[in-house]
Amino acid sequence: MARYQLLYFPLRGRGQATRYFFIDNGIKYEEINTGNKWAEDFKPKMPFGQAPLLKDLENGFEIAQSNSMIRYLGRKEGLYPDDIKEIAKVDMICDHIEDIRGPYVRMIYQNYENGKDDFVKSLEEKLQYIEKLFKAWGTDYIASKISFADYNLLDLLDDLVILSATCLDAFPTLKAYYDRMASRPALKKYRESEEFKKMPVNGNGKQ
Ligand code: 0HH
Repeated sequence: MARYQLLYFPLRGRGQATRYFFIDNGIKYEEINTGNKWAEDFKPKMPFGQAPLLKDLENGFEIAQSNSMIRYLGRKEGLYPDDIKEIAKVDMICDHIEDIRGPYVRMIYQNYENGKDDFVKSLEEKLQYIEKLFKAWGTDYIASKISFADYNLLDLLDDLVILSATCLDAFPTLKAYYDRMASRPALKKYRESEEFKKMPVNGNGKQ
């Protein structure tokens, strides 16, 4: 029986990190497609007028905001670090992800043709910060064991590699991390599925 519902559009977007979390941890969930009658049936019921929304079917609680959703899952499912330094590490990477994802989303939806090249150029600086931290921390995951934040970073790196196939070439530690995440058995199987391959990255066909 499903333990959670993910209400979102049928695209990767801001729902994919949560899907990765469920799939890698063998957690049963169901998807509700908010694309059918979004404006009439779904938008008015969303806490901030936007999807995704996570419903915890065990206690009826509803969580909006993709980063809050995945943190909730991390805490509830034991994929949230205990140590305050490790918590700070996952927090700072998640904040940095948002500093990349925000401009990515604006470029994709508002300025793809004129903004793509500058955005790709800006990645060199933004990704080298992660490379440097990962080298210094020396762990296989952001913290000493896998946490919610790793699914968020995997999804971001997917988007960036689709946008610019070579963007990780100068960052061997980050590239090895990306390969490690993508080759976790349940994720690998899912990423090879038609369900995953046919899912658009964004809602406007740009990627
Ligand atoms: N800060 C929020 C989060 O992290 C941002 C959520 C958000 O931007 O959860 N939601 C968008 C969908 S993601 C939303 O709800 C972008 C994909 C757009 C896909 C097409 C949408 C078609 C709508 C008819 N957007 C809808 C809205 O704001 O009404």
